[in-house]
Amino acid sequence: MNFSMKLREASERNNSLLCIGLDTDLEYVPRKFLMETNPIVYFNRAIIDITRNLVCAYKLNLAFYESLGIPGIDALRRTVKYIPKDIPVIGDAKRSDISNSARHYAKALFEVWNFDAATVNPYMGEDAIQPFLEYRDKTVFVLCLTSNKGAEDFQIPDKLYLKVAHKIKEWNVYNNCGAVVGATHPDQVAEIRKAIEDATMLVPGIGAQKGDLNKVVANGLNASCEGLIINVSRGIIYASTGEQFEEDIVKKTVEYREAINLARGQVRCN
Ligand code: NUP
Repeated sequence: MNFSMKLREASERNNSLLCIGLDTDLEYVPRKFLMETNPIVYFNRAIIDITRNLVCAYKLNLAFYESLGIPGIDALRRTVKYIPKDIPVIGDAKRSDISNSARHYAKALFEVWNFDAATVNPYMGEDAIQPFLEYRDKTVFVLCLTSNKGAEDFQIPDKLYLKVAHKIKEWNVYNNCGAVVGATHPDQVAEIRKAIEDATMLVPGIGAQKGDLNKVVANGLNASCEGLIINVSRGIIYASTGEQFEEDIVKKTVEYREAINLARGQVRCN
């Protein structure tokens, strides 16, 4: 099943546009998991077990795994394997390179780690993205307008993000190209939605980065009231000190899912 179909089914089944970001940092993992030989694997599995009926996707940022060397890579492999096959998994790696090298990045993310989607950086242009787009059953999320302050350096002046958005529309021939747009720029979400038409938007920046959830949902849904994946990482996975881990995480996840659905309910859809 391709990424879009998996996403639609998981989203409908769980009535959710919420993606949990498994950005697992040992420093914040509750003590009870630290007894295990690879605590990250057990922490991630615990999160997945209790949230798999509440999300439309999971996202793993590779930085948190690569920074731990071999045990981190092992945790990445075992976490992706553990996620139920009917929930799409996004590899947030922000890759791109000359096409000969990009082919290997794409192979690693899609064939070795088995991600259903990956994030890429548009700075090197079309030939650096093309090897990813050749995987038609996967989805490629192109950084369009990032959530950080540095977006003001290159992306916002001259509305470079809109140029990228128009390219995303052009690259989305096989319905496998989407945009990453930070929730800290809710007004621009509307402009980008117009430019990319029905393509899927991956929106990080809710929770710890204080993005505006209601505005993002109002401005980001496509004509069918879909096409939006809202990521929350720290705001959910570190919502517990460990005493009542399951209860705390489920409570926070439900809160985010319901807040998104409430905002979605206010939007008139086709
Ligand atoms: O523009 C972006 N902003 C952003 O935060 C693009 C991203 N891919 N991310 C990622 O989303 C970031 O690297 C992290 O993995 C996640 C946000 O995490 P949090 O702020 O919800 O903890």
